[in-house]
Amino acid sequence: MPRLIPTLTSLLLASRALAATVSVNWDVTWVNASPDGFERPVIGINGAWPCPTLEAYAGDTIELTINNKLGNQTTGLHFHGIDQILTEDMDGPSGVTQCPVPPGSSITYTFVANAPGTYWYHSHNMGQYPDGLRGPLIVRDLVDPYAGKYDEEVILTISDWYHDQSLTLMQNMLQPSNTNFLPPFPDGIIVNEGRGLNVTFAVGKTYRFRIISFSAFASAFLHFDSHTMQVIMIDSSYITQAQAYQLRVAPAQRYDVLIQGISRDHRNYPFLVSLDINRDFANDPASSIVWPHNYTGYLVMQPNGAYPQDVVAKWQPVNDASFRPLDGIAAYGPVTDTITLDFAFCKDANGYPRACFNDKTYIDQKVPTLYSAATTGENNTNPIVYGNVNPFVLKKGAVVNIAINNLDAAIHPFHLHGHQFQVLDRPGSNTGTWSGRNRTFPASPPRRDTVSINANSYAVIRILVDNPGVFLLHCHIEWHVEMGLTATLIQIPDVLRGATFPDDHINNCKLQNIPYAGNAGGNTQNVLDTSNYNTVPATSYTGAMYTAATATPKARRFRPRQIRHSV
Ligand SMILES: *[C@@H]1O[C@H](CO)[C@@H](O)[C@H](O)[C@H]1NC(C)=O
Ligand SMILES: *[C@@H]1O[C@H](CO)[C@@H](O)[C@H](O)[C@H]1NC(C)=O
Ligand SMILES: *[C@@H]1O[C@H](CO)[C@@H](O)[C@H](O)[C@H]1NC(C)=O
Ligand SMILES: *[C@@H]1O[C@H](CO)[C@@H](O)[C@H](O)[C@H]1NC(C)=O
Ligand SMILES: *[C@@H]1O[C@H](CO)[C@@H](O)[C@H](O)[C@H]1NC(C)=O
Ligand SMILES: [Cu+2]
Repeated sequence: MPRLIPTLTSLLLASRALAATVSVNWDVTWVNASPDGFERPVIGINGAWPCPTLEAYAGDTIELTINNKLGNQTTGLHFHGIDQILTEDMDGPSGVTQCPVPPGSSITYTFVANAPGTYWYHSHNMGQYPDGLRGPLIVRDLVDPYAGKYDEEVILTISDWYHDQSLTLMQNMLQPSNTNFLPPFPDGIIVNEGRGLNVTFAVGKTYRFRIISFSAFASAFLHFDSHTMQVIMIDSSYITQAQAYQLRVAPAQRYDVLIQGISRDHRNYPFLVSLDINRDFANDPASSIVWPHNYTGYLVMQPNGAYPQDVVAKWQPVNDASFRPLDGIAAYGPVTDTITLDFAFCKDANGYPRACFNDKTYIDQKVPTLYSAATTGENNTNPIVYGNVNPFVLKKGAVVNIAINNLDAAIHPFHLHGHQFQVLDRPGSNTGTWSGRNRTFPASPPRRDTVSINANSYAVIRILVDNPGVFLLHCHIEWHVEMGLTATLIQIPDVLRGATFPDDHINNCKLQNIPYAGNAGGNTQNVLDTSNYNTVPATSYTGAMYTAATATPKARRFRPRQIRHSV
């Protein structure tokens, strides 16, 4: 993709209508694929896999319809990193901002690609994305501050890969016998969904790599032989250019880096992508489980030359908490709220392995949380109406410190929907929990949407609440999501009160007899009545599996009032 030279950029800006609409209509289908040589059913788009790259310019409206043609599973899509400004019903997680889309039905997501960056879309429905339903979402910048500094773009996606389907993996994991809370371990690594990557490299030319992790579990180390990476963006936030010799890319994270072809030797340069098989950069019992975890690709300068291996003696990735945002935005303040979340594994009442924040695991409720926010009147500021989803209600303009204490001996990547949050502090392993001291808060902290929190350590992130919606905060290890490692931020509920939702969204609830009004238990009369809530996770895990038995359509009388936002 040739870059836009600045003069052309200005021309384009002048001639282009302010914003365009990118309309896409996709069938979600099963397809067989063998990205690592092992054939298995995966979830693709329009009968093909890998799933396509979605592209837009910042400011464009994306209007994406998916038709569920899976036959035996529900589905849905989330647009990871997109803020969903005033489109809180387009965020995508099932049971949160929508009902899952049953087979034979459709859903349309309409939202503005509000900021440029490297994003990705993926199913946010019952552990489904490791089965393949994910792809890059590139939002281009007509006024790219790094325009002119690179000549070409390359997308590099990294993922762990499983031969079994998610449902099977989850059913095996969620058993009382799994007393060590072990997630399923992958069968291998795939780059660009198994297509791999060699880049034709020219001396002196600079390439912008958009690196995306689609992993369900494993983080990946990345190193380019003899070439220094110049990091310009983390997740979807520009930073002041910073060099890196190695990266550690956690599940769901993105790094945009510039690499210039060196002229020292005209040869082929390997790059190594290696899944982090250690829980904490150190040898420990989990590392004795060996699976193929290295991928070598090449910067090709001499097609007929030799293709050497890249050897990395020790992984010492750059500290992403040390980066600085390019716009220099200061730490938000003054702080109005502090949320402290202690994460540890835990067991539910039936002895099943779960993951908890403050001793509470996230339990799916009967009514999607956003629909409860819209239909519980003045009580929507009361966390009780949302049930056991670890709800936190936040007012407009709140500046919130969220301290996440990782009491586990492994690194976990935490993601917050709807925000590029500030990372104020993210110390090394074994630092213990946050003491409440503002240890080394930088004046201008880096922003991103997924932060790796070290073992037995913590992170302090900060948000400014300026967008109404129901946004999840969760570990992006997909298996831990299914263990309940999720909290829910209910932002500016007074604006959500009385909101209505598109017919196609509500229709997906109706088709499955899922209530879409009232408190978490579907009580529309007494919204403080918790008697119908889900309080214990189901003992038989059915994932996204769809059984027609739940599909008897039944007309429901309730209709929310026809008011949308007043902001
Ligand atoms: C990259 O080049 C190496 C060495 O020739 C080759 O083994 C590999 O299959 C190539 N990968 C791709 C994606 O073309
Ligand atoms: C993967 O790469 C690392 C770093 O070079 C190396 O130490 C390790 O032996 C490699 N593993 C395999 C299975 O090739
Ligand atoms: C940390 O900073 C916040 C916001 O600037 C402030 O409200 C709080 O009092 C500080 N805490 C300590 C212990 O200094
Ligand atoms: C909250 O709900 C209860 C039970 O339905 C109701 O009695 C009460 O009036 C509601 N409170 C507000 C502030 O709307
Ligand atoms: C759904 O269909 C796919 C494709 O035929 C199949 O591989 C998979 O096992 C089915 N899943 C369930 C839960 O029945
Ligand atoms: Cu985790």
